[in-house]
Amino acid sequence: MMQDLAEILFSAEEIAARVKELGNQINKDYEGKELIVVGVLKGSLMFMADLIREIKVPLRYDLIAVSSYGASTSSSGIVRIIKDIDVSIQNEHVLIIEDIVDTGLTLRYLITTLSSRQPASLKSCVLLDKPSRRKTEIAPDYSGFVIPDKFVVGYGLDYAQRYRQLPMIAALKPEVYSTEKNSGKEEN
Ligand code: PRP
Ligand code: 7HP
Repeated sequence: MMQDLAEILFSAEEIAARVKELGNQINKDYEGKELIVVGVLKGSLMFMADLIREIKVPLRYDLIAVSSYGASTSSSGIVRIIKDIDVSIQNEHVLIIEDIVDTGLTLRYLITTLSSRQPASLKSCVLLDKPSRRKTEIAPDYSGFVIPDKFVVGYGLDYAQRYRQLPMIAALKPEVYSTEKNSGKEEN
């Protein structure tokens, strides 16, 4: 597995330190409020698990799973919900947790869909932001690290469902994915 990595971008320690900072910021911003945290499966699993343990305001969490229609998604923006959240978010303060915002189409879809349910507020927190790949103008409210246009894995992020268990975030060697047609964005 390690031989497939080109470079480590963020060590487990660097991630933990940044997650703590994000938690502190969220604690300040939501002081006196309650939160519903919505984690986006599957990539956000580790980030969400670590981040919510830094959040001191009362919260409930739920999970949503979305799927893109294979390669066409990056151009069409077609996203669908595979597993919806169970809780009502009407009049609640909602924070979407994502591992990465790349083209922005997934986050755009989530914001459009969840905001139609009339939450009191809706914000997004992403660990990684790849602004150079954007296909829609969208900026997360909280962002851990801005990264260049490299395909990254680890800490929940996958290529073909693998590498998620790595404790660090690393760029994958281009030769590992360049022969595949989808650059790791396969249909779920
Ligand atoms: C990844 C990631 C985001 C999305 C970001 O999900 O977790 O949800 O892609 O890409 P975008 O900004 O171009 O829409 P993926 O479909 O790989 O599913 P996963 O979380 O199960 O790995
Ligand atoms: C999705 C995704 N998944 C893993 N690594 C990346 O760099 C990615 N961009 N978009």
